[in-house]
Amino acid sequence: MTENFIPDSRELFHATCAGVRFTRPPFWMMRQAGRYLPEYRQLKEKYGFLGIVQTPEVAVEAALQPMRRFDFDCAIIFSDILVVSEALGFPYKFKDAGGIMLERKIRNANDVKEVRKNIGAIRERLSYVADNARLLHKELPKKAVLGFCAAPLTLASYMLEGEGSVDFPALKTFAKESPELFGELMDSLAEALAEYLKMQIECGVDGIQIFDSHASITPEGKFDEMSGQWVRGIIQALDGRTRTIFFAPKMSKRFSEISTLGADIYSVDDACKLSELRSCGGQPYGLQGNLNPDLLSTSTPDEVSKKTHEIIADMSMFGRHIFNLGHGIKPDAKIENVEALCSAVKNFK
Ligand code: 1CP
Repeated sequence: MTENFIPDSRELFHATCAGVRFTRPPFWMMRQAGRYLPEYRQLKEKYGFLGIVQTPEVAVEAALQPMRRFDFDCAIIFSDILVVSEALGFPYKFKDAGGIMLERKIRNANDVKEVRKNIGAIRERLSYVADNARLLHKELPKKAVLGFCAAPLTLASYMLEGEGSVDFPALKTFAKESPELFGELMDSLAEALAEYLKMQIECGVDGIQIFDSHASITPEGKFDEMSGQWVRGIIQALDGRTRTIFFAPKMSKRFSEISTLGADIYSVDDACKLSELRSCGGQPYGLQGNLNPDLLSTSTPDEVSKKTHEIIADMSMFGRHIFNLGHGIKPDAKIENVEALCSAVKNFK
């Protein structure tokens, strides 16, 4: 425990990832920039979502909005996992009814070839994300700036289904009926994503988060075969040059399947007690999470404060904990609840 040294947010983030224990954990919230903020809704009204994402100055403004209000320790660059699909030749747009849709889906060997052909163009086509990351880092020298991407499986699920899905029929059929093509697609996505993350690291991000939002569609015991091996490859390709966080919701009951990826920190949802997960498998893992995001929408500031305190207390003797939600904040989250969360973390003793 470091009694005399008061770290800034960036130092707190790095030291925590490295296993140094402080009075309180560093904290941020998944989807901290977004629709629950009136100032984000205004920005979106003016520029549209893709307009925000593709204009570095505006994207930085979106990422800074929650930092001004809540002074989190980490800022995440404002972008989307699907920008990579677009750069690989499969653009997306917003449906009138809400949600996203790809203009073209992966169907056959030609489509998989098309993905491979585009890997070399990743850096150039996503140079607006590089500008965005550089600018954000410059604005927030004392905060930890996080970059991100999807895990290959989660990105493949959108490129195959063409939209969000509940049971992912196209992905399951493709992986089962064309295992070689599926492997080729995953190899290409992993290569493109590693290159994309390296670009973000060169722009000064302090850490990266890999979102495997759809990891739980893999049958029990098959996570590594269908997703993990490629995530591990990406983390290895980064060669320890940044802090790595791996996020997989609905996988805490299968933690031993995800905890072999070599990430510094594993981010899990609220279906588990972090201190119990930490020692699962004998080795102490770094963990991120895991307040139920629904509490911010449906609960009171007092309850949020109590639950936040409970989670931090549960992990406080171990350290290597980044406080976060179990999944992204919802658009109907109440600002006063986020404020209660922040003061509970900052005043934790
Ligand atoms: O304003 C709006 O209506 C757009 C909603 C929105 C936002 C705010 C989308 C569309 N993307 C984002 C930004 C975003 N997405 C960020 C940066 C903002 C921040 O965290 O502060 C990040 C990290 C993401 C990551 C992302 N996009 C994930 C992984 C996280 C998760 O929730 O599991 C996923 C699955 C997406 C896809 C996506 N992008 C947008 C939507 C509506 C969706 C979901 C599509 C679906 O499955 O139906």
